[in-house]
This record gives sequence, structure tokens and C-alpha cells, in this order.
Amino acid sequence: MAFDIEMIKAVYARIPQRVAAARKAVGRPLTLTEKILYAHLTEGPASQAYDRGKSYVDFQPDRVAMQDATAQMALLQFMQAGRDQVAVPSTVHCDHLIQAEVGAEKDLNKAKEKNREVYDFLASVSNKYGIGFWKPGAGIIHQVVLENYAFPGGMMIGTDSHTPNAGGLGMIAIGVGGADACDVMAGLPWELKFPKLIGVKLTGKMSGWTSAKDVILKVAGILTVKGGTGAIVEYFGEGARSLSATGKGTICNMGAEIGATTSIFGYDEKSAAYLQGTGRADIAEMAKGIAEHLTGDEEVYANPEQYFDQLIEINLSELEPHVNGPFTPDLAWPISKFAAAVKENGWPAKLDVGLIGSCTNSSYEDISRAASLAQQAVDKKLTAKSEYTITPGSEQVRFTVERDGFLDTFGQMGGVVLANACGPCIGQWARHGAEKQEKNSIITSFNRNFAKRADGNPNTHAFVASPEIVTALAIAGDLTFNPITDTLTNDEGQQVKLDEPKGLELPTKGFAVEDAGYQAPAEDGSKVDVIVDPQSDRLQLLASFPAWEGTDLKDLKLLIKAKGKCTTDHISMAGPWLKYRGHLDNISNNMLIGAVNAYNDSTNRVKNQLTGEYGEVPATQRHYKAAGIGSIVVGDENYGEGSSREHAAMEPRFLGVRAILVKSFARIHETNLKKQGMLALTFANPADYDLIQENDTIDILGLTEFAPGKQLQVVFHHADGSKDTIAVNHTYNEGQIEWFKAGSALNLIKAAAN
Ligand code: MIC
Ligand code: SF4
Repeated sequence: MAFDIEMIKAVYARIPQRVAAARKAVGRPLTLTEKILYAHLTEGPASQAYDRGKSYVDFQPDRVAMQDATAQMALLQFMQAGRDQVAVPSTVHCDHLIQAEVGAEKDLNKAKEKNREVYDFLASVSNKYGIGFWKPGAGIIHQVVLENYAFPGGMMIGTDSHTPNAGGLGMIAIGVGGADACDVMAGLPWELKFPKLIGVKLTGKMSGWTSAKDVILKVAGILTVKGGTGAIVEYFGEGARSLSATGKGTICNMGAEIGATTSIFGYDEKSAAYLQGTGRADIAEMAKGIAEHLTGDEEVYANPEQYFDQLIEINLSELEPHVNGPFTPDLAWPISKFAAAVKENGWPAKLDVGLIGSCTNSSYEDISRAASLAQQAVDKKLTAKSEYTITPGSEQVRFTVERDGFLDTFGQMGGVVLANACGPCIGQWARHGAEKQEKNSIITSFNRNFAKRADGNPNTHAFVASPEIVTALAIAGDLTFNPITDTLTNDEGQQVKLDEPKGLELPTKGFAVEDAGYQAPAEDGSKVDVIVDPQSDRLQLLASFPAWEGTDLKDLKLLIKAKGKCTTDHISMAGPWLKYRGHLDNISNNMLIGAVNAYNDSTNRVKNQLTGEYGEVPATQRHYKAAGIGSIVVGDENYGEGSSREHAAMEPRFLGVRAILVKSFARIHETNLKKQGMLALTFANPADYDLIQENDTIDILGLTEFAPGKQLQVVFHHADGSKDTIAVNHTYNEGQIEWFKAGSALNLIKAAAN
């Protein structure tokens, strides 16, 4: 059903020739990343070598994947592109809109009721345009993709930042905004700046409490949330070959948290085993046939420092389990140092909830290892002190782990199985008492832990770890517990120790499922109607953004100068706002409500320069818009880190913000801004951030000569009559400048289709 074998055959026929041509063009041995990238050039075999970190290159991805919260906007755009069918195999996955409250079945039924309009819309658009549709309850996009669609040597884009999960199976899989997905589905090339390469050499072999998650928790600590920007991370070495395909998926998945474009492992025996285990022995066979091209050249791995821009080495035999957090995924603590950190920083040591699963960590291996600890809790008469939840990544995994008794074991420990969906990971968690905003701690096997993300409470200290560590800590109910060294007192007053977790990479009886939740599209979709009710508060057809007026931008107001971390969760919060992802006007009411105003350290309180009064950010901007006045947003480092949601770019565009001026951008967000016809600018001198004052009126000059590599000027007119003129940088190439001029990239596609 699910995978497109003809497409894969064509890719595998192409790879050997393309790799040979690339080796000639580049003139040296190749990394795996280079092989796959060169094999997916739109223009055919490589005739030249590209400059890493500099050249914009056009690629032809093999697949597109979209999750429901971003697919709505992607497909609303695609509907305007003037095409009958998608040009490459594409799928939609209903996973983000299911709220976790009491347990899988009830929550799923409630979600189907509440989101009916959106699900119907997505199902009918998919049906019309030839897109595979995974119903609510089928699972989380990245797990479903890994089980059904990912293949070694392929290239995929997905409208979710954790799309790189498929790198665990040797695919270049990159998170993008919906406008990028729209281009590829319309048959246009997909553009990316040729990435830099970070090599991670894994030596040794893991044992005991350590798991694949600890590799990425450690890497996040080394590289930080910015360190992977503009780079693809390639893992290799004997240690890499010893990890299961799903373990590799976990590492690639959370690579999104270091800002990496994507992460990848080469094809090996573990990939073959996983393909076979998931009903794709034919792909394993085909991959074997070109195996030498599905990994980096030997010379590269023998002398990696010559071929990678940066090299990290990790010895898996020495790697300790890690716990990262709170509030940021790169604050990495080896478990032996964590208890002291909890005490020194005054983080609540009492652990309220442990949550396992999510797209990051819900493989058969993860669940079986965590269940081995739950079983010990039962056997050793330990009553789990924290609440405990399990989010399976797909119906196939859920069905199989239920069959094999693991869900029962969790039940005996007091665990609650949630729907196969994102749930608590994205604020879809009706957590009891969260509204009281009490200081508390939770630990998850998810990937992100920004403030408010899970339950909306800014005082929830969220930590990230492997499912094994989450389970052990939930049993203890205490963050300062180290399962490797410490004992616990059981119900009979005895001191007991947890043994090392044990599990299986793949089910011995094979995977099983009754209804995986897939719906194939109509052969001929031309008769399918897509209905959007004009009265709907959840869906709204898009109107085109206006083209550039052809002049410099003068007399803009400062909407907000954001201070510190400003992720996409701060710019366009998820949780309660997810319901408006298909309605641009309504969702714009969350614009920047989480960003901290540098002038008063408050959120959602900015000065309205027309009235002199303080008000909420969206309302203030709507006031400027009504008055026909443009504005700018100023931000700090790594602005827009985190998610791929293009709402964070479309909302300001829709409400009349003209430019985002920051110290630096996260990749996906910068592209999203460009696609929507916004100006994404960076300070040539980051210290100029300090020159902007709250009452400034701002001009952006140089737009009539807007050109690649040429700075623009920004003038801040201060209230006292003085002014500062600064230079700002941008990364627009010629094509992207056309998007700006046309008002958006989509406006150009529409014009070409008419
Ligand atoms: C996330 O993990 O933040 C999300 C929700 O999956 C997002 C996508 C979204 O905002 O819809 C992501 O990571 O891209
Ligand atoms: Fe869903 Fe969380 Fe994974 Fe994003 S990170 S896809 S919200 S489970």
C-alpha cells in the first residue's frame, strides 16, 4: 500500500551515476550527505562542486510529508497553485490536534468530534490531489513515515521540524514551512543553501542504562541550540553501526534541537533489519545492491577531519545517560551530576509526571525497555510515585506492544496510555491544575522543553531524557534519583535497586496491526469537492498578500523589541491555538504573545505609539494596520528557533509587519519569512540592537536596489529628534528578492499558472 516502489527504483537507478559524476566534480572522496544531495540535484548530474554554506542549490525531493497542524496552511496554499495532482508522492498525518486528557479511546473520539471540520477538509483535499491520508489515531507523522516511507538514499521534505527522524534510515529528510511543501507538490524545485557538514564519529558500544537518546542529549550539550545551524550532521563509525534503526531515528529527530538542517546515518545491517521487519524486504534488497553509495566513502571515515567542517567524537562505551533541561534542550547533565544540579538550582526535586513516547522515542525497542523497568517495579513491590503516561508513535507499534503485554505492564505500574498522537508534547494536554501555575517538575522522552510547551504553565520545569530514565525517575518520584547507583524503599520497607533495562530492537513475532489508519486517494480527484465554510472559525481560504509598493519603507513603528529566547512557540504558540491553524485571521491573535518586551520584561504588553498606551501585541498591530502604518519586529539570537510552523511568518505578514530585524535567525523561520514576502534582516553589527528605542519611527532604505549580498540601511528616528543609521544584512538571492517584490513566493506560482 504505502510506499512507492517505482519511485524508489528510479532513485536507485540514478544514485550510482550521480555519485560518480559528483565525485568527479568535487574531485575527492564523498561523504554520505554529499552523495544523496548530489543525487537529488534538479539539473541532473553534478557539473560543479557547490560551496558549503554559500551556494543556493535546487533539489528535487522524492516525497513530501505533512502533519495536520501545518498541512492546513500548506494545502490552502497548494489549492491556489493551479495544479490537478501533486507532483511527488505526498502524505498527510492527523496527529497534532488530539488532546490528551483521560486516555486513548475517549480522547480520540472527542478529537474526531471537535476537529471534524478540519479532518474532513484535509481528507477531501488529500483525496482530490492524490495525497495519502493517515486518519486521526494512525500515529505521529515521523514514526509513521519511518515505518512506511523512509528509505536509504532518498530525499524528503516535511512540514514539521522533526522530519529529520527519517535520517535514521539513511534518508535526507528536512523540515520546511508549508510554502516549500507547496512548491515541491506543484513540481517546482526545492532550494537549499548547500549545507556545511558536521561529522559525529561514534566509537565503542552502549550498554546498561545508556540509550540512543543519550547520544543526542550529549550532542545538544556540545553544539547548543544554535550549533547545527546551516549544517547536516552525519553519524558514522562502529558505534553508529551498533545502533538500531529506530535508535538512529531518535538521534536524527532531536537533531532539530541543535538547529541542524538534518542528520543522517548510513545504510547498514540495522537498516536492512528494520526494512525487513516493517514489511519492506524488497527495498532492503535493492538498497543492498547499491550499498556502497548509501554510506560515506572509506577514505572520508578514515580521515574525517579532512572532509567535515566540524568533527565530534563520542565513545558510546563511556557515554552516561543524560537529562537535559529545564526550559531548553541543550542544558545537558550526565545523570551522575544531575542530582547536584537540581539541588543547586532549586529546581523542584519532586517529580510530578513522567511521560514517555512521542515521535522521538516510541519504537518497539523504547517501549520494551521501559516496560522492563515497569515490570521490575511490580515485581519488586515498588509503587510508582509520579504519574506516568505512554504516547505510542503509531497504531502499528501500539497494537504490537499491546499484543506483547507491555501496555498491561505499564497499567500495573499505574501508567495511562494516551492516543497515538502528539498530545502533551505540543501543549495538547488538559493537565489537571496547570492553571494554578505552580512550580513543579516533569520529565519526558520528547525532544523540546521550552517554557509552557507541555501544559501551558510557565513554572513547569520540563526535563528531557530517554524513556528508560524517565521511567526510573517516575518510579522514584524524585529527580535526584540515580538508578545506576541509588536504591529505593519498596512497599515492604526494603531497599531495592532497579536492574538495567532490557528490550528488543524488533518484535520476535513481527509487527501486527488491524487498521493502520491509512486512506488512499481517489484515482481521479477531479470530481472531489473541497468545501470551506465561509462562516468557519477554523478554516479560511487565503487571500494573496499585496506586492511590494516599489519604494523604500518609511515611517514604520516598532511593534516589539523581543529580548532573549524567541522561539516559534513564543511567536505563534501551539496548545490552545492549534485549532486555528487553518484560519490566518484568527490565529493571528496569538502573534508574539509569548515574546518578552525588552523595555518592560513583560509578555504581551507593548506600547501603542499612536495612543501612547500599553496593550497586547496583536491588538496593537491591528491598530497600526487599520491606520495603514507598517511596523517592524526586532529580536535577539536564533530568532524563530524550534518549529517549522509558517504561521509565525504569515501572522506578522498578514497583520502588516514589514520586517523582522534580529541578531540571527533559525533556518526554517528565515525561509518562511522570505516565502511570505517579508523582509528578514540581521544586524551587521549585533550591538546595534541596543540603539533601538521604544518610541522609534523607522525607515528601511535601499530596497529599490535590493540585490544579493548588498546591505540595506535602517534609520531609527528617536523621540528626541536624534537618529541612528545602521547597516543590516540579508541572505536573499535573486529568486528570493522576486518573492519579496511579488508579495510572496505563491504569488509568483499563481501568476505562472494563469
Ligand atoms: C513541534 O514539535 O513544535 C511541532 C508542533 O511538531 C512543530 C510543527 C507545528 O508547529 O505544527 C514543528 O516542530 O515543526
Ligand atoms: Fe508531535 Fe512533539 Fe513530535 Fe512535534 S515533537 S511531531 S509535537 S510528538
